[in-house]
Amino acid sequence: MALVQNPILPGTYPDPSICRVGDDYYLVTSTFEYFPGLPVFHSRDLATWTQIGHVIDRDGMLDFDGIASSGGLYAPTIRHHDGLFWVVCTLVDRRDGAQDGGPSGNFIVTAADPAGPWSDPVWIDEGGIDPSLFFDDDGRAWMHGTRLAADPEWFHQTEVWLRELDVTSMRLTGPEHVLWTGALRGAVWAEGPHLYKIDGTYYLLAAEAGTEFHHAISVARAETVTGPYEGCKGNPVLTHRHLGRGEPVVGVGHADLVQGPDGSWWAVLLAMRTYGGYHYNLGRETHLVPVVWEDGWPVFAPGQGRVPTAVEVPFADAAAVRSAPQAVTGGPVLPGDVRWTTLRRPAALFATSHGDGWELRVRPETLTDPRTPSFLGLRQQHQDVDVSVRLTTDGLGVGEEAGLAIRQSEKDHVTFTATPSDGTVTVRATHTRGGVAHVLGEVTTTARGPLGLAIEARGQDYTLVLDDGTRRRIVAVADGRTLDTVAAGGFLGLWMGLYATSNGTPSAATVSFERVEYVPQ
Ligand code: 6LW
Repeated sequence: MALVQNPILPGTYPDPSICRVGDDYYLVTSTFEYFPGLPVFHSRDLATWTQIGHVIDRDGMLDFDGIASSGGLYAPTIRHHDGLFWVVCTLVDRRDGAQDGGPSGNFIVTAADPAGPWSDPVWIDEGGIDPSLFFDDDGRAWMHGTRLAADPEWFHQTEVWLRELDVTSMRLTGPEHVLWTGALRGAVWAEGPHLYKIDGTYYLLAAEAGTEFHHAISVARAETVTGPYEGCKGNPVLTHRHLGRGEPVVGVGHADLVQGPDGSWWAVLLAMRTYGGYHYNLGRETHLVPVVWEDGWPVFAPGQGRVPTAVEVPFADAAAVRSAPQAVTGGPVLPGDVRWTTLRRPAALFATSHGDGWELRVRPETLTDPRTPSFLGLRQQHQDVDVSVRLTTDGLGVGEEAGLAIRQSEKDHVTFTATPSDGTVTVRATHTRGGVAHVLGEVTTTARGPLGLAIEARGQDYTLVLDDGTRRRIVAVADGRTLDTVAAGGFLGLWMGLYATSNGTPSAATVSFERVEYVPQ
């Protein structure tokens, strides 16, 4: 037995979906405009998770170019059937219209090995978001998802649709059914639907009220897969909305059920940890909740009715949990680390690993462009953390800059960069808020040789520090309260990473980043 701390996946790992094959669990989460997309995690005990790859890991598998932040890959579902792994997901196309956007909507990918390679996407002729798959024991496959109700009774009422999937042609077939529109009257955004067959009864699990403060989980059941579905009288079976905004964990929803090999039941779901007021800079994180069954209905976190801060997992080993791979320890983040992500296209487009760091080619795109700037980022997974780097800016020309960045979106981010100016180097902190850039502070240095830049996050203060080899100076302190989803909108937590740009003009410059460290405090 081991006591497992929640979240089991800290940082932006929202909309978790899980399946079990024998003694192995596999889990995927949403990644929006980040690349590679849809990380695949593996565990044998629900407690210790290792990322084994990504579903979307080839340039051109999907066309993200021009898709604005918090567009892209929403809510995947992972299932296993007949020796094959299936992932269904939505590419939400939020291009600015200037792009002749590529395919978007709901797609299916399959793989024999969940670590990949995954097939190229097969597009499904059905709209909406949050697709899911259910393989019935009669061999039939059913695809389902959510979309705005065809005939809504209230604003943002959605409906869960169901249609059979011909797994040979990979096309939907037969009549369409509408199964559910949420448990409560007035419920908006009944979404994240997942169907299960348990002891001969069909169950539908769905989130509702939207993925913010009022988020909740409801459940319904039916005698046949096409319904009618009867809502649980205990709905919502889990929510934190009645606990108020002072609750350290909020926005609980978007769950997926899995049964352990010992017959126990569990749910993975998303929730946000608040700090510095009602803010959740770490985004929507994957949590684990025990489930029991009473009168043919699931009871989430029995006896607690809330997401536990720690969960007793009988078949997990305490020593293994203490050294869990996902429990990020401090230190260098080497180029091969699976945590590195870029925006929309692979790092190979502009980055080459170089010793313990990276050589970044300076692209004209900036973080305000919905494209692929020279940005290599890591999720902020801890409230208090230092991210630091040593960089050499000799190769930069006038108007070119390189350093670190804290990213929410194109419209909301902080850059902390060095740029050459008249024989010296200016190190500047800039907060782009709602698309408007504000200089937070700047210093100059005549020091030669590598510069040390660091972001020191302590609560909602992000202190930006320059160490030029002769002295350590605080250049600015950015306010994290302006960067999270509550302030800036969207669906993402913060990323912190390496950044370089020539601000719109073509450039042949490269910048060497060494000794990149992510050190939780
Ligand atoms: C996702 C929806 C949601 O499609 O947020 O958590 C959307 N709920 O189910 C994006 O993550």
